[in-house]
Amino acid sequence: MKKISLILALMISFVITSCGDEKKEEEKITIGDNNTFETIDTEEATMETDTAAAATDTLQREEGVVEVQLTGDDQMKFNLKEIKVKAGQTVKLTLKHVGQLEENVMGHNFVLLKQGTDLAKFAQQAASAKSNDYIPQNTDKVIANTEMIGGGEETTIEFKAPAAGTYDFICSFPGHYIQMQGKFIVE
Ligand SMILES: [Cu+2]
Repeated sequence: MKKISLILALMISFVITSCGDEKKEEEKITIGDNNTFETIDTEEATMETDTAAAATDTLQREEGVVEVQLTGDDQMKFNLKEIKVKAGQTVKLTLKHVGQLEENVMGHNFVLLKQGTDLAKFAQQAASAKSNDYIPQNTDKVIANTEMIGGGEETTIEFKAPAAGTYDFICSFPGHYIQMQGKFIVE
């Protein structure tokens, strides 16, 4: 029974979170051409953008750049199941480990994989590549990846969004990919 109520609670919180995200999506702010003579207006627009950034998971802060805030925790969970960006955008992705466990027991990374990659096979190869931060040596499957981090740490990478389509992202720490995976959607 405990398990069932836990699952229910998770489902409910997921639904609430999903609804919240949709609403936030609509609140995205795009700054148009600023009139250079109206400096006050420009400052206000910048402040609005900062506020939105604090409350939104993904945000187009400036033309061509999208910021993604991804977290991983001690329960082996990413906060995002889906990341949406647009083709041609530069993705500035920050992975933050919001747990407390150390990298050697609960390490997390973000690995974006090419389409058609066999996740189980890749994860197996990754698991035996400890010396390479759990990224298989000489792999041709990785589009972008962060370093492996432990509790309290964070890391940021920038990469060009690949061609439009749906891609998988995972954490390649041994045993994590089954729970820690999601879809990276390029529109
Ligand atoms: Cu992990």
